[in-house]
Amino acid sequence: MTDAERYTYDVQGYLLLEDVISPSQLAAVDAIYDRRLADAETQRTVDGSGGHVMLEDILNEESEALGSLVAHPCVLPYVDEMIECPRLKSTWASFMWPNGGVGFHSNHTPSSTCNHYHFNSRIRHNLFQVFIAVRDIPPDGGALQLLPGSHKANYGLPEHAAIANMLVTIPMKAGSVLIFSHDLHHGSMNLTDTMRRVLIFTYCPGVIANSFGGDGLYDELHAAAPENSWEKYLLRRPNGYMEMYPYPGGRSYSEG
Ligand SMILES: O=C(O)CCC(=O)C(=O)O
Repeated sequence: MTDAERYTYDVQGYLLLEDVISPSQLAAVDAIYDRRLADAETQRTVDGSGGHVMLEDILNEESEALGSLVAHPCVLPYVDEMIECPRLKSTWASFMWPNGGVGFHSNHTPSSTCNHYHFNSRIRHNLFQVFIAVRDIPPDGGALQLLPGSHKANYGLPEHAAIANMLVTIPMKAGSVLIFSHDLHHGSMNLTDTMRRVLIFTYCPGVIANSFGGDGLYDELHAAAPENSWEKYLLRRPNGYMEMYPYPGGRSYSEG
């Protein structure tokens, strides 16, 4: 990360990275959305999910197309620098139909000490979101709305009307990636007549357990990944502060 990126990320809680996913990789990811549309429709009906469905654990289900995104070279430096002993936690394919949306939320409270973005000589995350635009996202097409700086607010969130004029909307080009702290207050709404296609990877510190699938969620992919690779490290099991696989970054973590 550059100093300017560190400063910007720390102050606003997000960064937009342009031209990250190559056209061929993007085409392979986009094809997943065509192939899995019927599954998303079924989930939508079963859940009564309204206009938004997230196919959970999409990495295991579509590992051929998505495997190279686990340690993408344009995203990895941010994951490595801003998360303590990072690990991949969750992956989703998000389908957002017209009039679908995600209500505003975040992990942040001013008082929870275990569940927050913080700074301790360097930026630290609990949940770090990698939000990948599979197709262009216009401002009214489900673009994420963020409240910059809210990841480290010291007061409780007031009612939405009081902060609505502080929100920023982040339209994205296909292949760009928005990285943000899940402590940042955020939500979205698709007011166009086109489905939004977004892929979400969540990274966390190695101490945090999976919320889906148990500790062995990525065991097969971990076993198949090359020795000493970042893929293998990021796909290891959680186990407190006892590392399950050597850190591949070429320095001990504590050296910073
Ligand atoms: O899909 C969206 O618009 C919201 C995503 C979200 O809430 C998240 O990544 O935590």
